Amino acid sequence: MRIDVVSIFPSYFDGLSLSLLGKARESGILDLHVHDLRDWTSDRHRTVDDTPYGGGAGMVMKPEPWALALDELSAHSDASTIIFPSPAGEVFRQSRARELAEQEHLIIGCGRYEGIDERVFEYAVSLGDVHLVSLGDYVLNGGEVAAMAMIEAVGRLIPGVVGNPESLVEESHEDGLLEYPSYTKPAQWRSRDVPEVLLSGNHGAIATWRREQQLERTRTRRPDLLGD
Ligand code: 6GU
Repeated sequence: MRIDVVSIFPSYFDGLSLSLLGKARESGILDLHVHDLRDWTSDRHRTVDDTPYGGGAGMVMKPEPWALALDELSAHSDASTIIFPSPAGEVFRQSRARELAEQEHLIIGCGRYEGIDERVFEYAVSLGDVHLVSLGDYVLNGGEVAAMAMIEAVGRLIPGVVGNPESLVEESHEDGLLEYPSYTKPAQWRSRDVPEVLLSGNHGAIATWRREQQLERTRTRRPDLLGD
């Protein structure tokens, strides 16, 4: 998979050289390119923002650099998926991560300030499959941290990125439930025992107990996932 990220703070993404995603990049499974939006400006000050029509607080990102960036980057593939992290987008869930992991080319456009000129989203539709995606109901200063989260959620689903694919299935949200609790040695620690069933060697009983734990945790912590 190729991913192109456009940001005015490309160094946010330095952390994506670490750990599993770093290895995936080295091995070529993940072809990640981070770009500075200002490289598509042509004035001396490399201006990317301007005041909003109609008035109001803050600045809006100008359309021209975005269009040039999207034109150039979308040419790397016949089928680009263009993602704009935005608190006004659809909430990003595991189901979306799974869909995106199937794509051959993602472009992620990170807005700052009060957002990007609305016409950029309309124009982007002519270049690819466009999604505005939010991490959740809170406000970040820009799309970078959200983009990092999405790249990690998508990247780990690309075959070969996570060494043991089985570790992908027993996670929170993979089956619509929160994950069961995990324990390791020692069996007793500071007067706390590991649940007896996990030491029993009875795989059927362990599977049943884990499923019960998933349901109970989901009911108490995230009843919305159960449709309540
Ligand atoms: Cl994707 N962007 C920004 N700026 N704020 C957010 C967000 C995204 N998701 C939640 N808050």
